[in-house]
Amino acid sequence: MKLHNKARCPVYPRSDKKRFQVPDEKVPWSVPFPEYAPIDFTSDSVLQMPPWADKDFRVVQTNGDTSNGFQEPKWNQLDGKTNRRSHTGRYEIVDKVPRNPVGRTGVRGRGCLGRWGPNHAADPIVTRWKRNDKGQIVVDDNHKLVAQFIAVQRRDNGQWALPGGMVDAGEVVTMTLRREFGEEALNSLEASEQEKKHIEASINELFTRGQEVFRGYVDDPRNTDNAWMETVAMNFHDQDGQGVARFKLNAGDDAVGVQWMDLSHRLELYASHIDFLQRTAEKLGASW
Ligand code: RP5
Ligand code: MG
Ligand code: MG
Repeated sequence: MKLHNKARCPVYPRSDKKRFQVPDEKVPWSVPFPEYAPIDFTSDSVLQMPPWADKDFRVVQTNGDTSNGFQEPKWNQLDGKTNRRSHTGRYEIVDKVPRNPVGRTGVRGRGCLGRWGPNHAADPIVTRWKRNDKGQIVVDDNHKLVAQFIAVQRRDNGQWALPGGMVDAGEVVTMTLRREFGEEALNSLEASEQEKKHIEASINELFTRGQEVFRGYVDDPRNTDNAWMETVAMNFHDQDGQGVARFKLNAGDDAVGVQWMDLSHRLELYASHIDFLQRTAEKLGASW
């Protein structure tokens, strides 16, 4: 698997916690790194045990009992409604907790991620061809068609990203893709009942034909040695520009901005979203 970089950012997101710096060659667990002493950090919002987070089954009680009554999660399998399987294959359990399949990140614990091990997300990549005022498709210097995708600006760090989100427990990925796209790019949460129906109908129409572009580990700045993001990214392409291409975009929920952006290798995006877009450009045969 590719080395992670954003998962080694100097300061852990939404905190002042410094990651233990891990040089490239020391990322793989197979390479010895005796000095490695990452901080153990799990944010308060996770420790308060909201429904989207695991209970900490490891807390040591005063009587020496090493469990606190919470059941140990069932690793590498479907655990009740929680999917603890990784798209990357079987992950290892070391000292009772899952180990990041890519390698060291400089932080132990869960950071601000709710689940030990994989935290599953889904990313919709909604595309259209870029057109000029006359409705003609724009081409680049190499005569390749220019495609555009819908990007949102994240509320948490201001970076541009795909309008993706977490798969709720028991939710199917196709549902997550529709829901997150509606919430973040069309602000469906604040729409009237009538608008909601309209939004739903147009999403359903486009989202029936999707192409999987990526499935696996995300190089997300929130990753830790014991918790990490994984995603399924699907491309929904509006070939003739008559459907979603005409949507009135309206940022909502954890997005503060939304816009069509040209697909290009120059984009600077959140996590490893640029990799998913490169694959999308390849699939569409679009300019990159
Ligand atoms: C990324 O975080 C995924 O690729 C997805 O875009 C996103 C999901 O987290 P939230 O947007 O819900 O914070 O790793
Ligand atoms: Mg969301
Ligand atoms: Mg999101």
